[in-house]
Amino acid sequence: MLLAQQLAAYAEWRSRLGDRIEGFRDWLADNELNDAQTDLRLGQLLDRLREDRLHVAFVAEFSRGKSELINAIFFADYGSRMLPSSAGRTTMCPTELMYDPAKPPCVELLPIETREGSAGVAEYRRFPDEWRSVPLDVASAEAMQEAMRHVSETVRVDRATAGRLGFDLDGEEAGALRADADGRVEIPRWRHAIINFPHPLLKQGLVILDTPGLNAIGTEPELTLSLLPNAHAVLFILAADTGVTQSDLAVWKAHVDAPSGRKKGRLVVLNKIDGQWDELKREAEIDAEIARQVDDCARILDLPAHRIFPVSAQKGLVAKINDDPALLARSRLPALEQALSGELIPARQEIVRDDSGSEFDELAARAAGLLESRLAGLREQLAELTELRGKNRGVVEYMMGKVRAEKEEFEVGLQRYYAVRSVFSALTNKLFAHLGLDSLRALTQSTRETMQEAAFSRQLSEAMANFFAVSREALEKSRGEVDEIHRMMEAIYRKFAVEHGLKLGSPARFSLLRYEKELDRLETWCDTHLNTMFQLLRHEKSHLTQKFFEEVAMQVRRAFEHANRHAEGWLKAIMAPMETQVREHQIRLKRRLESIRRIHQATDTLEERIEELTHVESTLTGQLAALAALVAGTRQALHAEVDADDQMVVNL
Ligand SMILES: Nc1nc2c(ncn2[C@@H]2O[C@H](COP(=O)(O)OP(=O)(O)OP(=O)(O)O)[C@@H](O)[C@H]2O)c(=O)[nH]1
Ligand SMILES: [Mg+2]
Repeated sequence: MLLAQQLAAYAEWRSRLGDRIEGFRDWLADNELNDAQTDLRLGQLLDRLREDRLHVAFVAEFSRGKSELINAIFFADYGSRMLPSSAGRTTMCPTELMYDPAKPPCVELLPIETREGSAGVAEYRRFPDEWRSVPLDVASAEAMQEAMRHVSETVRVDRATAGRLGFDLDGEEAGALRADADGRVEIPRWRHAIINFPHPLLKQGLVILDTPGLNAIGTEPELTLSLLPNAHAVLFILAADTGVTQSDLAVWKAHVDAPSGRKKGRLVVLNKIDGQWDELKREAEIDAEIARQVDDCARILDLPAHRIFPVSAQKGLVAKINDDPALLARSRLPALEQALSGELIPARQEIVRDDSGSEFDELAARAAGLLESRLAGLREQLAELTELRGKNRGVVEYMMGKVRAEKEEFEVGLQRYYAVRSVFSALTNKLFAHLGLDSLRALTQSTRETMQEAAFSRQLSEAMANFFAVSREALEKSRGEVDEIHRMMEAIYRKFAVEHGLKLGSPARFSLLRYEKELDRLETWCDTHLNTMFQLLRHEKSHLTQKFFEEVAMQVRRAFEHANRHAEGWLKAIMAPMETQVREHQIRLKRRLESIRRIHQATDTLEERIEELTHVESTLTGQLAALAALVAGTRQALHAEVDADDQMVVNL
């Protein structure tokens, strides 16, 4: 299986890189070059590498074959159809397949009634006892199928209950909610399902998201706000027998081709091409017919034809189960799998490579800076002492005076450093006054009050717009503070480098752009889903207010939380090297003065001292060489290509 090999190769790449970084951490500790902050950052980097997950989502109108395609791509080895797939609406709730070794294999189901409360699915993830858990017997394919069948369960409720649970009985969803003679409607029994399953691919960090058809997608904002936009690949599925219908187009526009969404990793599948297979037609005729359909879809979706993959999920599944290579080739599933792994893994690897690379480089540069400034100080001292060879007491006294003057000068410099530190903390406070969660909390509170007191829809609408305007302003102001801190640190780094020879490089940069973009995305969502004339007129004020806070404000808060953590890390990263080097420099000056003083008292210790220092010098150059080798090794691991063929050789 192509995707499996690619994923295994990617896992192998991460683990090799992890080994290198661990080697670096051990070496730092052995050489006493680590500090609490470096250890913490390296630990976090390693955790991120180990936990790295790849999310693939399947999105389409109902009955296009999403579940069947998942069965065919990932679960054919189990010899049967694992996820329920049948005519009509089958998957009733968003279903995530993943593996968390901390939990036993099971299907976890969040009851639909939880929609009545104000918490979103993300919130419920933290409370396992709110979910119904069904154990999964992984030894029996039938037992597993049985357990997975829960995702298609429904219940009948009266219209009022359905309305309260967020089902839209008058709008576009109405057709999907069948009403019986007593006016009761059939709704999904579960709000969300998580299948925890020790499948080899899931164990390697793959997370698969199966979604129900259109009508359910719109009602669970976690899907549209977070799960789909954050997926590393989204497969949009059409069926050859229906072509591109209005409702397919609606799903495509709202959830896959959204203006603010990512374009990378989006694939379109034209499923059920076996409908064209016809013994009375020649193969070339069939191929031409499929190609024509692909062209039609490409035109309607405004995509190049090669981005559309015609397949037969069902025949692909049968072919894999019966080990029938001819049928598998005809199902064209392998081409889709290849494209999927080609999109997924290199893109993910690039992100991980950039993140880990810049973090590692910074920590390595810090260690190198420390060693280099130790070496520079040592060499200076050595030169001083060598000059003292054969000199009289007068010269030694002169040298002592010189070092003392240098020490005093540095102490004056230190005063400036302390001053900078207090300006730094004042600026930091200013930064957090804008970026911090307190001001966001106040904004949330005042927006809530305005919305609750609003008498007209215009006031509601303005309150929502104002929430975004103020949040954006907070980010803009924060950006101003960040720039100021950066400029100040740059100046002080330079000053200490020129005047006292500290090797500091230039301070790390920090950008809030990604959080600004996240706000744009959330506002676009809000403007198309909540803050529209249609929604404002149609829904109760309290309903809209609640939705706004549960869904939108909650995500804005999350973005600010990330931004805060990011900013705190950055502030430490620009201050820490300065502190370490200043401390080192101070100690060094003291030692220099002491050693000259000792020589002043007894000239015969001079040669001994020079020898001692020469030895320290060679240790330091040795450490620098070892560090360079470690860095080169890690860079090599970082830039190695993920190579599935190589992986196969390793496995054999
Ligand atoms: N002929 C043919 N039928 C298929 C193919 N793939 C799926 N089907 C059928 O299409 C129907 C719907 O398939 P599902 O996998 O349940 O579709 P889905 O997109 O998951 O649908 P929902 O879960 O309802 O959203 C089932 O009867 C499948 O057997 C295919 O490649 N060829
Ligand atoms: Mg399904």
